[in-house]
Amino acid sequence: MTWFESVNKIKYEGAQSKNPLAFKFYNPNELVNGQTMEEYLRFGVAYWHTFTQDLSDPFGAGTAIRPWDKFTGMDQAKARVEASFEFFDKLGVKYFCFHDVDIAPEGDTLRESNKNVDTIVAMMKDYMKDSGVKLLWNTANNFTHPRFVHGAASASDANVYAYAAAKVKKGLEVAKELGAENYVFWGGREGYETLLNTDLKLEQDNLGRFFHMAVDYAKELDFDGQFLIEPKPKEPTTHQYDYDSQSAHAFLLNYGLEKHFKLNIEANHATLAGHTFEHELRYARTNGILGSVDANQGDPLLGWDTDEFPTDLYSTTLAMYEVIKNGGLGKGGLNFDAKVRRGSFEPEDLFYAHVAGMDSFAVGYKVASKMIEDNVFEDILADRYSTYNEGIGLDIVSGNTDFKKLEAHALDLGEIKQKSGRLELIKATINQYLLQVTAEK
Ligand code: XUL
Ligand code: CO
Repeated sequence: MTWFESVNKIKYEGAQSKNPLAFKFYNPNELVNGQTMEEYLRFGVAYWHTFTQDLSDPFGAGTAIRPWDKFTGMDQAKARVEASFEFFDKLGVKYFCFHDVDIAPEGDTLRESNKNVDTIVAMMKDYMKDSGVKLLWNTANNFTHPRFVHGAASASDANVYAYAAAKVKKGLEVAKELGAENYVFWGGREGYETLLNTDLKLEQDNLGRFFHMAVDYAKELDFDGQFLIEPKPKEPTTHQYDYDSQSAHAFLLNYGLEKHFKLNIEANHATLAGHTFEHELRYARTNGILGSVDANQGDPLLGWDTDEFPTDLYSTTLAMYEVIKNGGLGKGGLNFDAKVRRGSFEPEDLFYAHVAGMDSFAVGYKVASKMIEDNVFEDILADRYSTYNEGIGLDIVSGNTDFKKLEAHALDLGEIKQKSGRLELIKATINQYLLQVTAEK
């Protein structure tokens, strides 16, 4: 039985290929900086976007044509597992990610839902063993069901809090069972709509307690995966507690959780927060908390999370610069938290979309590697901040000065000669690297 009959294994054919079902830039076995692209890029497929959702939006019904939709319930869930591993194999992707509700239908009670999850997890375990495909991360969906209308780990009702905890407990057991490399917390309902009915302090304290209990339970299970918080500023709630990497970091520090968590940075969440993708990555990296990436892109003309497949080479280049400077992503990876457009409803579109995303990150990786090899940004920064290498600048960065000494230095300085920021030259240089590297055979 095959689920994607019209598609064969996707191969690398090079930049000149006209075959839409071939990689133009992602060459899994090509060595970049001494590691193969496949080893380094650690691409992951998001189960929810690719196998579960139907492409409906708030104004229109689902459009997706999915061969497994001829089934329902557990039969459909099992068909999805078969189809997904065929998809991973044909695409050559080694990781995937899921929420509990993506893989198995919910029952009338949590006990029943867990039973369904167990059946699918057992099936996945066999498929993972046979294929070598691994679980990058799993998570609990504590946001879709109406019970989470007022939050989950920050709920106004203690019973909902307990329910959310029970789902995460199960999620950690699944993570352990499947050898997940990470466990993700995206707080979809952890935030609030209005302060008029919200006890912000209690909700945040409860969220802190929740994360500590998760850490404790992981220890008890001997689960050694990395814990990740995924910041997002809004949608669904107006004020999300994990607004961006900086506020998530402050939260971790506030509640003594900084040793146990890193961040999963998503491109579209960054832009919703009014930041660039690379800003979020840079903040996380320079604070030692860059854990993993949800690789997608937003639509700058729309104010919501469009979760598009990444095709912007400028963005993938600057993102991969941060990843390389981070020394790679360790246990993390590049998860395509991205969905095909509602109008791209055919099964083949799932392949075109992933090929586009993988090629875009491969280009970003190669261009960023070359720029790092040539010290492009390093030289720019060294020159721009050179006054900190000697004299008063060196005193400042070595903590060897105070306001009186700085005043003594400043009083008779007169006019300070500034240097140009050279922004247009820098952008032209990036373009040059992009064009050169993509032109190489
Ligand atoms: C929502 C989002 C989630 C998380 C996992 O915007 O990004 O899919 O990645 O819950
Ligand atoms: Co995400």
